[in-house]
Amino acid sequence: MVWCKGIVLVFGILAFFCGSILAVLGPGDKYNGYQVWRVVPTNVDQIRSLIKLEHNFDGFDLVDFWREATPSSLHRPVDIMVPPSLRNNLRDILTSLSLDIEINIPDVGALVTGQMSEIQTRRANEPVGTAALSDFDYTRYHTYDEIQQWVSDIVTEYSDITSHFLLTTSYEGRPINGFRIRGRNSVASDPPPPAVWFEGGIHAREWISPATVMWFTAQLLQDYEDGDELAMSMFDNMDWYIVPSLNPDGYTYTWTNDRLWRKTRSDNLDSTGSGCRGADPNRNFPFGWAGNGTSPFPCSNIYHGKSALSEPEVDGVVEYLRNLKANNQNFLIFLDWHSYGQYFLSPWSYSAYAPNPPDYDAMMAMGKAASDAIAAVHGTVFQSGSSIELLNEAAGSSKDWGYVPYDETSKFRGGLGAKYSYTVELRDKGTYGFLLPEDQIQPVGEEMYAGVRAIGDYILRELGFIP
Ligand code: 0X9
Ligand code: ZN
Repeated sequence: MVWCKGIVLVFGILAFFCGSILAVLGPGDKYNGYQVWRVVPTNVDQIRSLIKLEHNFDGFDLVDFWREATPSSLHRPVDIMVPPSLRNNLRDILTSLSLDIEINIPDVGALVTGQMSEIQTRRANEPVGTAALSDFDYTRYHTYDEIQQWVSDIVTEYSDITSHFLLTTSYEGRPINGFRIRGRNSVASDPPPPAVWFEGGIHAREWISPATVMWFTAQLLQDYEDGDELAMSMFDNMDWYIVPSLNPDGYTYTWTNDRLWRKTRSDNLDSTGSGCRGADPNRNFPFGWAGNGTSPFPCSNIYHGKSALSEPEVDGVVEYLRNLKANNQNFLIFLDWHSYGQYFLSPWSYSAYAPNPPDYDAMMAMGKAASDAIAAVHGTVFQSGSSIELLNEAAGSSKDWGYVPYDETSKFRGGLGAKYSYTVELRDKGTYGFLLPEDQIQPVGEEMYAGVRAIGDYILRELGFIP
């Protein structure tokens, strides 16, 4: 800094140059030379070693396991983002475990920078158009402010069947807006209609999540106005609560500083003085908090936070939904939209040894109905299973909380009691991972729109509204 100032005094022109260097540091620069590797364990020793390896790196913010190894991940790919400084070391370790390395992404920084400049060029040539809802371009990724504007425009456009709610305010003070859809033929009653909760964007870098939630919601609202029978039945017989983007600080940070940021942005003020910010909101729910598949280290991507519900974004969900529960609204479906992997993941995730919950078969059946509908659109294959069968242990996750029975005595006890509770992992299977290009928003939107309609059809049959 002092160095820069000295030069500025003598050569005014260089002041501009110093400033520009700071200004052009983009959200991908940190990842120049990083690679994403894929290995596929074929025996339990390899799995054990991979789990240990991940554990050893936990909390150092160096090696990011995009897809983890789990006790059940025989023949299932493990994706690891490797910084250039550790490439040789890690290659040696993996080779010594007889694991073949496939390179999924040869240069993460270059991929991010390329995608961001495409996004910016497209924006420069055709403005995103947020002046009116009819201009909203669903085939693009949108900034947090644009998404909030969309919420506001939707509520204005469909004022007789939607109502806005402010879920809460994020750590950095951004409003988290959502809306409820209740059809105009709904018989508002006590108790209120059975309900569905959809939340997008809890993980900041999973950009396809808010984009998809907006896509199918807009389509279904249009279907409703067009008199589509299924959409009418969905909204007339049930309440649908939609929050497209739940982690505004993290999401904003992915646009400006670090495209692969996952957590919230709260200050951990930790005793180690790491300065690392944020907790994993999907480890911050009270059920099973700080258990397996979470980390006590503030620099970890699965840091569980200082305490259960320490993150205002998570606390906001729990407070808001408990309030509805206290007013007798029954939630049947809780759905947290993520990427990537193409899964419908149901409880449990808090422990690999937990027996399947009583509604496991029902959740598999709904997952299958949705997956069949999805596959029929572009052939994309989704798998259903419990989180621990298919992915990872993750105590304090939203989906376990969504399922656990409600307990009116304390927000730190119980959950929402939704019979169908899932984490949905959208496209892809690892080719781009968290960096799904903009040109896939449309096909993902189309297939998930079909998936949500199938979910609607399934639940309306169960409720007896469709014979
Ligand atoms: O680790 C997670 O939180 C989720 N995977 S992601 O790549 N989107 O971060 C899935 C966790 C499994 N599901 C739950 N435990 N809820
Ligand atoms: Zn996620």
